[in-house]
Amino acid sequence: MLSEKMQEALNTQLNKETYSAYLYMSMSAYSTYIGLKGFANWFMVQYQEEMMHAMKIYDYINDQGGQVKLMAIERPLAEFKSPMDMFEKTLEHEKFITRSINELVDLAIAEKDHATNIFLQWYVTEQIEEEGNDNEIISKLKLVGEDGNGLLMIDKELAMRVFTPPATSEASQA
Ligand code: OFO
Repeated sequence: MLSEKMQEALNTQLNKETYSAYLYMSMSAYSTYIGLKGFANWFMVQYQEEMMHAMKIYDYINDQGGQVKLMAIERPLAEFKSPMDMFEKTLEHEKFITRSINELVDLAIAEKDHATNIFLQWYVTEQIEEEGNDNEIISKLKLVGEDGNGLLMIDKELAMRVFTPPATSEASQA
C-alpha cells in the first residue's frame, strides 16, 4: 500500500525516467545527424534502459494498488556542441536522477514504507553503474581530445553496446 505522498513521488519519478529516455533518444538522433553511429547506438540503448526504469515504476505502482498518473514530458535539447558535451550533460542528468532516487529513499524511510524502500534499492545500485559508465566515457573522450581517429575508435566501441532486457525474476521483483 502506498501513501498519497509516495504515490505522487513515484509518479513524478516515472515522469523523470521517461524524460531521461526522451533526452537520450534526442542525443541518439543528434549523434546520427553528425555521423557518429556508435554514439547513436549507445544513446539508443540508454533510451531502452530508461524506458525499462520507467516501466518498473509503472508496474510497481500498479502492483501496490496505486494509480499511475502520467504527466507531460519536458522537451529535451536537440542540439549539442560535441560528443563530450552530450556525455557531460548525461552525467549531470544522472547526478540529478541519483539525488531524486535518494530523496525517494528518504521518504520511504520516513514513512516506514519498507516495500518501497526495498524496491528503490535496485535504483540506488543502478545509479552507481550509470554514473560510472558516463565517467568512463568522459575520461576516454578527454584522452583523445581533438584527435578524429581517437573519436572514431570510441565510436566503434560504443557501437558494440546492446540492450539486455532484465530477467523475468528481476522484472517481477520490481
Ligand atoms: Fe539513467 O537511470 Fe534512470 O534515469
